Amino acid sequence: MSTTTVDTHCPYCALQCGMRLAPRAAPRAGHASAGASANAVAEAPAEAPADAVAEAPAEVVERPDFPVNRGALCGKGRTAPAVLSRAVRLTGPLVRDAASGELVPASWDEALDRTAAGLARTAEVHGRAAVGVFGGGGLTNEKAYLLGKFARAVLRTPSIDYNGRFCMSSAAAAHQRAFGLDRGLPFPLEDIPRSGCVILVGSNPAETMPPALRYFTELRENGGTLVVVDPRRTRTAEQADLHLRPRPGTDLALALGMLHLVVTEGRVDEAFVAGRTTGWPQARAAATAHWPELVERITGVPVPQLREAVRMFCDAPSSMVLTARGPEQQAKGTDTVGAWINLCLATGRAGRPYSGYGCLTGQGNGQGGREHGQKADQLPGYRRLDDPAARAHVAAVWGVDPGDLPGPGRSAYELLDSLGREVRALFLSGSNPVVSAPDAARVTGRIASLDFLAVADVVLSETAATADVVLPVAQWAEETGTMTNLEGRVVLRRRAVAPPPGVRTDLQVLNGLAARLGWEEGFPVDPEEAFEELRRASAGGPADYSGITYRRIAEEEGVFWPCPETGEASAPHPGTPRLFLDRFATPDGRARFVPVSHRPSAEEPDAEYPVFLTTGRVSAQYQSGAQTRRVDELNAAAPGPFVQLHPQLAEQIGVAEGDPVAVTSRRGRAVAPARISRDVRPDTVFMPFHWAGEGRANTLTNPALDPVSRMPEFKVCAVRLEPAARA
Ligand SMILES: Nc1nc2c(c(=O)[nH]1)N[C@H]1C(S)=C(S)[C@@H](COP(=O)(O)OP(=O)(O)OC[C@H]3O[C@@H](n4cnc5c(=O)[nH]c(N)nc54)[C@H](O)[C@@H]3O)O[C@H]1N2
Ligand SMILES: Nc1nc2c(c(=O)[nH]1)N[C@H]1C(S)=C(S)[C@@H](COP(=O)(O)OP(=O)(O)OC[C@H]3O[C@@H](n4cnc5c(=O)[nH]c(N)nc54)[C@H](O)[C@@H]3O)O[C@H]1N2
Ligand SMILES: [Mo]
Repeated sequence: MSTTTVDTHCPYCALQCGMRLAPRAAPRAGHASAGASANAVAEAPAEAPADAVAEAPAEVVERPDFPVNRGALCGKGRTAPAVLSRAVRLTGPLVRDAASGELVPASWDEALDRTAAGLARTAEVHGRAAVGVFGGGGLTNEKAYLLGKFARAVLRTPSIDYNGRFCMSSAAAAHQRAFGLDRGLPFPLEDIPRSGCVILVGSNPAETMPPALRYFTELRENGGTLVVVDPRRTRTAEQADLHLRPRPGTDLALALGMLHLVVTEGRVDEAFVAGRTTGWPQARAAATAHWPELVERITGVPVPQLREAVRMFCDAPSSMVLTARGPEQQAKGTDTVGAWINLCLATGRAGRPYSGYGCLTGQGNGQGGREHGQKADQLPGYRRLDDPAARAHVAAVWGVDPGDLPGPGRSAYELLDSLGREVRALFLSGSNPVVSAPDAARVTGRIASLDFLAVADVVLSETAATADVVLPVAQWAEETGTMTNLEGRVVLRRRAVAPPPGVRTDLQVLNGLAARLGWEEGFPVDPEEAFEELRRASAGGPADYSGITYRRIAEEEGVFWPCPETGEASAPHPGTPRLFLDRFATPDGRARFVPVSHRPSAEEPDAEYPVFLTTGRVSAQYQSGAQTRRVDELNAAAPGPFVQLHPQLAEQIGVAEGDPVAVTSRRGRAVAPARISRDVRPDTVFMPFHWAGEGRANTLTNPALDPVSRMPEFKVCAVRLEPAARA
């Protein structure tokens, strides 16, 4: 490796693809070298030449040696440095001017003073619980950890949650219930091609994780079979040996129908069930009520296809079920994932090599972000906030009285829905809920009714634009930190370039706020120092990072948790790429079947709203689009929202390709051009959720919540369609 390049990781999804950055030379000053400390505020000229402002300060070069992606990157990763350029981002703090109502530039002292005062005043007048914190699964482990500490120890508020609640929380809850531990994938991605059959449920890696598609291609090249369950014929489904196209929201019935066939066809692995599980009689009884013909009526999947899926899954020597947001983002997401886990357990496809259930976690640090304490019910190390021993351990690391730690708070949507009422001041970091929250018009109104809002972001997102204070922060390639990818592999994102001079890191922001609220110490600005504290806080917890160090990560291409400290330098814990091979993480070591039954979605189509709406992603845009909508090449590939609909439906409502379609739900109305395609079921329309404004999909979505995970039903609601006037 040349000394001028830096090995780091992509800013976007949970693969955390390895990439190498070559910083561009002058005119931009302040480039850091590979080993530079991330908290050193770089010296750069206050006024850079115009071309330096628009130009990305680094270029991506291939890094073929990182195992997850072996050099492959998607279009978003390849173009990621464009978001580092000063032309598209925030370069100094902004505060809302009382006279004009506009956001105007301010000094860091003024911005931080106003934020600390805004939070403190609300706590004084309305109580500590009236101060809220909202985090993100894209934040590094160090940031997520210190954000949780800031809420629990400094603000002493229960009101903290984060956007990961909208992401993989149903799978996380089902994992906990069945296995006693939640790590999205219990095995590395490299095990996928060695399996005999993979059922991919509501996951479209061809668009959402393109560099991972090769694992599924290799599976088939090795003679394995791929089954895809998706209401749409996606680019992923095109690769499948068998594509099941259920009605949205019916995956629970589908999985139960498969389990029914497993029982009636005598394919239960009795020895595995007897030796390694509990609760089978109840789960079997629940499944036997789901006859194939009934399941066909509910799901629309013909019985022969259901049988074929069972045959592929059970004939293979090893098999996996992988879910993503399709089955999870439902008001019954936890039970749905539970049903797929039951299928794996009944057939002995869990806790064995190349077999098992896994969730393809979504955000860059979707895994680590759910382990270190920004979730409403959780303390670092994936400890429970309501567990006295966990409270005592973490309170000791923080130097506080365990009795002073607040209890569990509201889930993300419930927190957002309480704004302006119970929660009256909010510190938000790493999310853009004006675009990404369900029933977004309602949430936007709630945000506007806050007494005080501060947003830490890289860009002026739609949510930041409504804040009282905007704190501009450094991003991925400008600071060092760890991320835990979807495999549970903790990787080191290294700093490659200096942030612009007016920008601070999230750790510096938390340090500045904590200091103003009476915590002169305890909020390190050096990421490695923060990680050292996180190691201690996580020690002994389910997600134990105590044996992981920056040095080890760098030497080992990442380390899989749990990785406890052994206390012996010569015999470190190797990390845990594969979980559950000997025992599950439950008290008795056995996996738990959970009896589940099908139930309808919170909102089914009816005469007034006759069509299913489902939502998701396209390859060239990321999430709320805050970052990717600022990259020309990505906008050229995916310029705006659209409504994907079947030709039959298009004809019925009288729209042609490209015509504006009005989509109305009980929550609101959105308009976007028609994209007519046989790839979607005639009873269903699909909208990506990456855009704000008139085409915002989340104006329509239903905030009905899963009773266990509190996941909103992003994937199913009922809508009406009609042609709209051309703008
Ligand atoms: N390009 C891009 N990549 C991303 C992201 C991004 O925004 N853009 N985001 C990242 C994040 S945070 C996440 S969580 C992941 C998400 O990754 P995925 O889960 O793969 O993405 P989605 O498009 O949300 O949903 C996947 C599929 O679910 C299908 N689906 C809809 N309703 C149902 C249903 O009821 N049942 C079933 N079985 N399927 C259904 C949709 O048709 C869609 O093809 O992607 C990550 N990668
Ligand atoms: N209809 C519908 N809605 C959905 C979904 C769906 O499938 N359908 N999916 C849901 C899912 S899975 C997810 S994960 C959410 C995601 O939705 P959001 O939570 O809105 O996620 P992002 O758009 O990634 O927002 C991250 C914000 O953090 C900023 N940021 C980036 N890096 C940093 C950093 O280092 N520090 C700070 N402070 N900020 C940073 C970005 O600029 C951006 O503004 O959307 C959910 N919404
Ligand atoms: Mo996500």
